[in-house]
Amino acid sequence: MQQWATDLGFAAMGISDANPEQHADHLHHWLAKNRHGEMGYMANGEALRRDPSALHNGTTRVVSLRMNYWQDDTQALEVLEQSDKAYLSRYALGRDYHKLIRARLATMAKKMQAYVDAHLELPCHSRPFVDSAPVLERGFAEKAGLGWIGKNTMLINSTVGSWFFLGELLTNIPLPIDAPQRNKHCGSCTACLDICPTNAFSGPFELDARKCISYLTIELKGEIPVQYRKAIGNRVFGCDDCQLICPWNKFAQATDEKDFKPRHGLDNSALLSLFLWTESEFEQRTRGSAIRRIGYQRWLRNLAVALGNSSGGRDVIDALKAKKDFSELVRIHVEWALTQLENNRMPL
Ligand code: B12
Repeated sequence: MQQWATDLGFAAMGISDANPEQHADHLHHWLAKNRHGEMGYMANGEALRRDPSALHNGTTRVVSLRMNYWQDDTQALEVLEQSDKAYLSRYALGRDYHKLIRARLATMAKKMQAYVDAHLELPCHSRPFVDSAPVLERGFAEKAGLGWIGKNTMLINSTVGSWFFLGELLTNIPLPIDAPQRNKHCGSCTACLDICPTNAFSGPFELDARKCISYLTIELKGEIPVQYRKAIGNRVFGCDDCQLICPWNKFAQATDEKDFKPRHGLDNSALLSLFLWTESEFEQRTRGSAIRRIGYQRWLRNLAVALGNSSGGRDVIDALKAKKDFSELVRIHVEWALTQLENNRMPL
């Protein structure tokens, strides 16, 4: 199976039973404190997250797989430091990972099925999941020995860091179970907690999603609360600060996936040029990308906030004033941006 996983582009694979144990309790407390904000699917799916067999009947094993997405040449820190450039989370620069990973997992499931059909007399079935299904992915990956859940809540592996996606197969094939990762290797380091621009960690191992820039720029549908707008800086789609600072990520392994390569220069674009995209340009340039799910108006909302945090200039102010194809939601953020730029103008 390891060889199939490698052939399909996965960097590692591990198998656990289907009991999420303490991870389900952590989820319960997290939800009870409303840390999920508007992500209703997190609360609605709690029962399924507790019991994978309710999601896929007969599940006794979770096969967890990880796929790297880090790219050495995307100059993450340099872009983050330039207030006129747009920082997009490194996971979102190329093709939407959901599509790619689900397809690979489905192929893996077929290979497993063919093997079982040929060698065992068992009625077997497996089902692929990635991200959007109610599965406690990091918890199962930790149980399967793929790494530990760090203080930044990322699954971290001591040989490659945390720049990877997770996906899994829920199956009833009685596969041998791997040893879980029992120790966390964050030590006394709190770099991720300290660097978070919006102080989104309520403590180690617990993120208050309502404050996380990833949530504010991707999940939140309405207005971005004013108190977070400055801290968002130039981050227009997600945030990577708690990974960029993590010492384990000096071991990051670059991905071989051509489909994850940045499209349309999104790894290093000027905020203004993205803000000037028309709706049809947005539709066309985000086809097959994870960015598309926020839609054009939220894209403009995020860019308006970032432009309010930029060095401004005549072109930026003119563009903010001139753009007409936007909603009330965007207008509110454009007005905020113009006020920011006005306040920041150096006295002559
Ligand atoms: C909802 C969600 C979000 C939310 C909330 C994130 C969060 N930390 O809960 C938001 C929108 C903010 C988000 C952001 C991001 N996400 Co997200 N997200 C998810 C999703 C759909 C569910 C996560 C979840 O269950 N959260 C609930 C909390 C309770 O669970 P948890 O975060 O896993 O936390 C565990 C620990 O913190 C632990 N715990 C809690 N308290 C305590 C206390 C102690 C003492 C201990 C020991 C443990 C512990 O219990 C939890 C369960 O094990 C998963 C996919 C999935 N189906 O699992 C992807 C997923 C976690 N996201 C992912 C990614 C890549 C990101 C971003 C990097 C994207 C970006 N650049 O913007 C950021 C990272 C932010 C961060 N530090 O988490 C990847 C993570 C891969 C990895 N290496 O870990 C996943 C697995 C998607 C995937 N299939 O690859 N995400």
